[in-house]
Amino acid sequence: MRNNKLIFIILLSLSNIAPHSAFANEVQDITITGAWISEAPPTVSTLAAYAKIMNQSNEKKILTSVSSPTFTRIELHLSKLVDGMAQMKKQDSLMIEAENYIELSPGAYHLMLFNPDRPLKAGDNVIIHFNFSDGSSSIIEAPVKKRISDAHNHHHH
Ligand SMILES: [Cu+2]
Repeated sequence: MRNNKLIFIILLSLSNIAPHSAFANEVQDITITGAWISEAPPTVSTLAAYAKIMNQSNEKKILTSVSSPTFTRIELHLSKLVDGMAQMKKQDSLMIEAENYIELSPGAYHLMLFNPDRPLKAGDNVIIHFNFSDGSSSIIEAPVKKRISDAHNHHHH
């Protein structure tokens, strides 16, 4: 009897630790961090964006679309080296396993953002919606940043 009561109290406390979301319609199971858009010359109409998508829930999540009021279209791409040549392929969706994460990064998964409604430069912020197959969305603000040249990504400290 005494044990049951103790367990009940522990469960009550645990339910209070659940994180609270700033957005009412945001998925609490999903956290998106480190999002950024790579700055490009104003003549370029296609930009790339990166982020880390974490799935804290105990079931897989499927990212089915990404959208932004700033761009006409956003596609999910996967970059691969094919015979030494960088190629990228559009992906219809992206699965994030339970309690796992996927990192969108240069040379791997990334977002392609088409036709910005204004010239974007480093320091600007853009709203991006990540939409999942369960009907939920995560809305984040991604800063535009200067791209660090690939040559300096490694072995420089
Ligand atoms: Cu691409």
